[in-house]
Amino acid sequence: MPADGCLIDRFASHLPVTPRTPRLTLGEGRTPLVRAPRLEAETGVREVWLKVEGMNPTGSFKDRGMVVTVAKAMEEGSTSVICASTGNTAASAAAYAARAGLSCAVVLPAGHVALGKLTQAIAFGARVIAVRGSFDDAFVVVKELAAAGEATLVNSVNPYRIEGQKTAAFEVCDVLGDAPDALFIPVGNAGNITAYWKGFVEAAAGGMATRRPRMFGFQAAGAAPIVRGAPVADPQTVATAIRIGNPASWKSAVAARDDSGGAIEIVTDDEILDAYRFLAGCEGVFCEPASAASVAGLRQRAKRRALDGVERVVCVLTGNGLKDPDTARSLSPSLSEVAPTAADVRAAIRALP
Ligand code: AN7
Repeated sequence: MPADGCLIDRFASHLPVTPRTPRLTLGEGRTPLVRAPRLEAETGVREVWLKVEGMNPTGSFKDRGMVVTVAKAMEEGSTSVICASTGNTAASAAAYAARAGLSCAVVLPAGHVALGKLTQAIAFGARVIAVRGSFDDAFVVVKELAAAGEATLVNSVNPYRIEGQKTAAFEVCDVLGDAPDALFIPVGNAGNITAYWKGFVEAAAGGMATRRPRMFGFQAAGAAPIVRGAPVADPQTVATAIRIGNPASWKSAVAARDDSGGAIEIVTDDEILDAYRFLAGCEGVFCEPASAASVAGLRQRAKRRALDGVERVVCVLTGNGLKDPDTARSLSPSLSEVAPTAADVRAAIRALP
């Protein structure tokens, strides 16, 4: 696997691209795989690795799929793209559309998109529309508009999204020298678990790995349609990125779970926030709440002693913590303002936990 070059070039032989596909790039991929010693100590798992996808250009894993999707839209002569989004897809689509010179419309659930993501979509010049409804309502609308020929749909029902996102699995195999025993990943619209599984299957078939990992996906308790076996009409969770009640890639997520001998399970908002604080405070890695669902799931399974035979784990941290400053701030005490003297600052430091 070539070490340098843009994602499309590095993985061209594994992607549905041609020499005519534009080599669009913002520097996506090649994200750090960071060892997590405190999580190893707590869970008793020999190796825990964090795939820090928040280091992508717009701060989430979406960039891997979006670069391929927008490049193919350009190649096919499209002039505009559209998506529904809980925020990160919108930020990524807006950035790559700006880069490619395409117009972009993003349809968001009003009041439930983290501030950083909304700010990005605006900064990148997308047409931003908020609907009074959930992500799932917005998704129905954009499918209708795309079917009417108004724009190219760039949600993960677009197969180029999954193709681009599977490259993260290749990178994991490359850095570790093989696939891990298990992959822990948050599940929202279920595109990413689908993409990683496709990547690991191809990696094993193509000699990049000798085995395939068990896939463990995690949904928030208030937005867990796959676990509960039915769509959730009014999904709710602090992890707004995965506030999704009727995932588009439901069937392929279940296939990834079953074919890999894994599981898709529930983590509570409290478990998510606990893992979120642990990652930042004890590992020095600041992800967004939805991303911490992967680590919440690992910790929950460790507590239940449900990690038999699992010695090397990768947790996918899908998005950057800076995406959602409001959640971070809501968990911390209000800033104390004191006089600029050593005595007052010393006292103020000692007064904090
Ligand atoms: C940080 O942006 O669905 O299961 O519209 O932003 O592939 O949906 C985001 C999803 C996990 C879940 N972590 O991935 C959107 C959107 C973060 C995310 C997920 C999302 P999928």
